[in-house]
Amino acid sequence: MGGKLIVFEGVEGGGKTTQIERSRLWLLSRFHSGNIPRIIVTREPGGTQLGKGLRRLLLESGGENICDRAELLLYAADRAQHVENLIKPELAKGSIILCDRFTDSTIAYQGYGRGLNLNLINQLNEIATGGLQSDLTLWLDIDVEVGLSRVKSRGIRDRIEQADLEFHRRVKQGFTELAAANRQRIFRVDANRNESEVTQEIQDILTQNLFVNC
Ligand code: Z5A
Repeated sequence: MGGKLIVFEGVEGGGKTTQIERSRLWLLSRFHSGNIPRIIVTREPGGTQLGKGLRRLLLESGGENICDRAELLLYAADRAQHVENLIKPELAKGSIILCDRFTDSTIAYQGYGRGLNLNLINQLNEIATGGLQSDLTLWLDIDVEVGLSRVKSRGIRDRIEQADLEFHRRVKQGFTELAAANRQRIFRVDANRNESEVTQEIQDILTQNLFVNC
């Protein structure tokens, strides 16, 4: 089996981090008897050394206000480095990559959320990825209020989590439209349910669409 890029997307608090770890463990157990591919967990922003620095700049509150276009370009720089230095080499080795956010986040947050031009964002995504797309994207779809209340209970909120409710609703609308336009690649998972129910649906989707013969 060749390498696979599996992306987890959605608004804050949808359970991406939780479900990536559950998927990692499930994949390890699923492949236990055969040839075990490497399973890589990564995220955007912050999947490389350069990306870790960019993540701090992007998410820390305070200091100079980052304008929308600068924000867009920083996410694109993070992605270009991530694709070149981690994602492409790992795919070439046959690894399964579980990635927390990818190109659709930029369309949803900077496009629908901030209102930047979608054609420009698509072009930047193309430049950053060299045309690489996920093999499958799991959109953990949660009510914005429920997601934000889950992350609020963590305490300190980052710069984007602090944005107003309308912003997060526009982001959700972005994911909704992306999923409708990319039915072969983006699979919606109702993330309002408990962790185990969400995990079960993710495993069903992966089994039916990606690991059919594994
Ligand atoms: N961003 C962007 O604007 N443009 C881009 O191109 C990219 C990103 C790539 C990254 O932040 C930020 O960057 C993000 C978008 C922006 N905006 N913000 N903020 P991040 O990586 O730090 O945060 P995140 O991606 O939004 O993830 P998160 O807030 O950590 O949430 P999560 O990973 O989806 O959820 P979780 O950590 O697994 O769960 C959150 C809490 O809920 C936790 O306490 C869990 O125990 C709990 N949980 C999880 N599942 C459940 C269920 N099913 N029931 C009840 N409770 C649950």
